[in-house]
Amino acid sequence: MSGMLDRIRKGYGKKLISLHMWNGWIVLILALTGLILIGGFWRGFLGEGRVWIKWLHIVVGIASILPVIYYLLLAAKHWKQLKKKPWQRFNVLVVLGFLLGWFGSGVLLWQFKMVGPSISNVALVVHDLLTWIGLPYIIYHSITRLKWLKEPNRRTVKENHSAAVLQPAAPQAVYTRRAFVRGAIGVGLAVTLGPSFLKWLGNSLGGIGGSQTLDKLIEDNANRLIPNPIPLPASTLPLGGGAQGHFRVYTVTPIPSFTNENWSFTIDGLVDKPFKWNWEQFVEQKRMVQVSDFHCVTGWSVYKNTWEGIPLKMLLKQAGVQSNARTVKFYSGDGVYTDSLTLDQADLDDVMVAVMHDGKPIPSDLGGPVRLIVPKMYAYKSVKWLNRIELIEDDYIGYWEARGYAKDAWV
Ligand SMILES: Nc1nc2c(c(=O)[nH]1)N[C@H]1C(S)=C(S)[C@@H](COP(=O)(O)O)O[C@H]1N2
Ligand SMILES: [Mo]
Repeated sequence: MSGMLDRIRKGYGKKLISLHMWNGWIVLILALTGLILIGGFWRGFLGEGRVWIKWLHIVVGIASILPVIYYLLLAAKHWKQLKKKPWQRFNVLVVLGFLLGWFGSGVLLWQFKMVGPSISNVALVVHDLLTWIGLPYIIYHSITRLKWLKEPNRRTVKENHSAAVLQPAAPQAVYTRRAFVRGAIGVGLAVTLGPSFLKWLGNSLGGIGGSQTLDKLIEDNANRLIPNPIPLPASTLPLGGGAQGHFRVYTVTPIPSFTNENWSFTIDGLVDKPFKWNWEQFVEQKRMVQVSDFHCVTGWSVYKNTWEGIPLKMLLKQAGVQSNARTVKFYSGDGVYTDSLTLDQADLDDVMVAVMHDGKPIPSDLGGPVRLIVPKMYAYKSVKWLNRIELIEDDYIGYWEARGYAKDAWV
């Protein structure tokens, strides 16, 4: 009888261990793929690989619910077992909380089209916040339980049995050393991850009301173009009351910067009157003001942007689109990024070649001096550092669409 109980207990212990191991691998894969997806550095470098990594992250993320469900089936028994170990109980709750929170917010992000931008925006903040707290927690948990840290303890226990009377002080010394190493790991993690966490916190939470970060970007603007465009009254207001949320700076190249010497704006291809403007000519053109939201497929949005610029349809009219043209192709001054709209899409009133945001010149990080804005589509259409528009006959597949993003970019 007791033999059978023993076997059951052993089977259950094995289950818990392999569960823990599976879960560890899953969290490791999710952490690595997740960090790559956040890291701006990897965007240009990975190209299409980024989309594959995103799918891996989603698939493994969905699978991450399986060990949780499996654990919940064993939970009652495990819970009883931990009756006298409140810290381990706490740990179990914390880890379950992280896993469920990541899973829930992750599913919302995965289904961003279905849930809409306002929900995916919140889900992204939650997903990031859990990562910033959960990842250090899990790293700490894994390191402090590595064998080399546990070993002295095991030895101590043995020594304790055999030589307790001879060496009563030994275990304590080892515990102090362990506490020290644990403390050091904690401090190390706080020092390495803390600053980025605080930066993220400032950006995501602080940026919702005002836009401190935007001011900083404007201050750091690397473009040197003279004269500054003079904002229209509706822009200085600003009409939208000030943008809500903050832009994440995305680029697939190093951020380019421009001067009067190296900046120009071209419309060519299938048009009657192709032209190339320098900056002085560009700022003389009649501009308009619009208020619109800006949505990225990765889940974040910036609401109520007051953009000032030249509506695309005005530019196209001026250039005189020829009858055989079907596609408007946009080039970035970074030399790499491109995208396109059909002529019908380009005819939407709010598609704009923008120069100002909330009454100030668009800073270099955010695509200034001139960027495209396509409010009704996901922001990968909104080409930064726009310096050329070409009218062509064929379809054209843009940078991210060629690397796996949906051709249908409607929000
Ligand atoms: N030239 C260029 N334009 C670009 C991108 C880019 O990497 N390079 N990224 C696009 C994507 S995916 C988004 S979400 C927005 C981000 O704009 P932001 O960096 O100003 O926040 O720019 C779009 N336009
Ligand atoms: Mo995006």
